[in-house]
Amino acid sequence: MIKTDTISAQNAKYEANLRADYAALGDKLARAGIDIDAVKERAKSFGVAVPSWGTGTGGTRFARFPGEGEPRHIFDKLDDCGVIHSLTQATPSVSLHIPWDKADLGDMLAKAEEHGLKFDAMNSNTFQDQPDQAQSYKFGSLSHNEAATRQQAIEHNLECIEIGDKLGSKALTVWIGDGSNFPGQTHMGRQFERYMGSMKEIYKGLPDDWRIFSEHKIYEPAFYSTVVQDWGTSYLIASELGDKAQCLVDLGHHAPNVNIEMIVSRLIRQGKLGGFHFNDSKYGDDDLDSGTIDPYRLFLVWNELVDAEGTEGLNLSHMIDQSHNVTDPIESLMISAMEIQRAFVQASLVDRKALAGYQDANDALMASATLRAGFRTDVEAIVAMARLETGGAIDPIMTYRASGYRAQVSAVRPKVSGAGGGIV
Ligand SMILES: [Mn+2]
Repeated sequence: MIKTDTISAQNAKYEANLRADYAALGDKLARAGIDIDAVKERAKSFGVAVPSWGTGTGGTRFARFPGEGEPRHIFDKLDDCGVIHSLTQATPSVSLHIPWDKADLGDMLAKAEEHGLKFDAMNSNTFQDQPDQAQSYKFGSLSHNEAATRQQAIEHNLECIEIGDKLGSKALTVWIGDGSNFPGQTHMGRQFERYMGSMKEIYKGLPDDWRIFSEHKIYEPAFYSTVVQDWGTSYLIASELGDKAQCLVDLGHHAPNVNIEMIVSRLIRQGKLGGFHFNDSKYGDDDLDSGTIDPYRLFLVWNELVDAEGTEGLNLSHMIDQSHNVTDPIESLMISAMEIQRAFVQASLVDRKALAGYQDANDALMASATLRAGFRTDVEAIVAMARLETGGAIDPIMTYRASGYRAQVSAVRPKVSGAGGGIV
């Protein structure tokens, strides 16, 4: 844990400058009719879930280079998540992966409570084989051509719901690696029918107040065809399953240059947007830190989400889904949470009445400029002040480094070498 004294001592170094910056920005926003304190309260209301698997060092299909003091199990992961939340005050929940995070549920609840954390959506795993399982997922899971394999995958998902229910989670995210590597390898129609049959069995096991999220991905690990490849298929799945089924959009799971904010808009209209996996990418599903490659795209997605606030039934689960290969995962997750929060705050500054006016008048230039004005505003003082007032750090990265947390945990967590691929 990061000591309160450490946070206070670090904050003392930055507080005077922050107050000056906040006052200056407050004056500027006031001239545009915006109350900075109201925006700050919105920043405080923000929360994004940390993926438990993101606290360990990731890897590629080429290699995994272990980091110092990596978490050994879910309790170490929850400790790391506690550090991230205590410094950023922006990550009040954790998204679990089963079976990676399987442990005594009472102990997990106690550890989460110690850090003031809740459990967000559960994630099932039928994209790799576990040592004790009877059937292999080499040729698929929920869409496998053998009933016994499908049944095993269905039961695994039902177990995830059972575990999540005891932990206070309210949703299950299903992402499968099923597909094919060669034209002709599978019958795409029959494969999809088998998938739907399996999903219907899982849907029957959902408690009344739960949701199931269908997460699409264009390719990988299957490289010719993927069973749930795009938002159209995901929407079709969620529609056929029923009201408790919605779509989850992972920012890295589309073809290059796809207009993701437009997908967001469409799914919201249909009442089928359930959640997000935030990350960033340059080429494919790169799982890079949020906001590091295309911060404007992140802003444009948030613009749709802020625009849709108040839509009846809109209830979104925001999660980070990244792989940290060359950085300290705690630092990457803190920076990412803050970048996502920043985009949310910037989108909140957009003058929507003026924007609608320019849209109605077909004034493309002023409409675009009005939208961009939010993105161009440096809101650092707002998010930093929100952190300061909620007990977090003005500068989470420098405070984390000053705390010596990584060195402390490295002393008790042995380095785990990995020659093979890690989490991708
Ligand atoms: Mn994802």
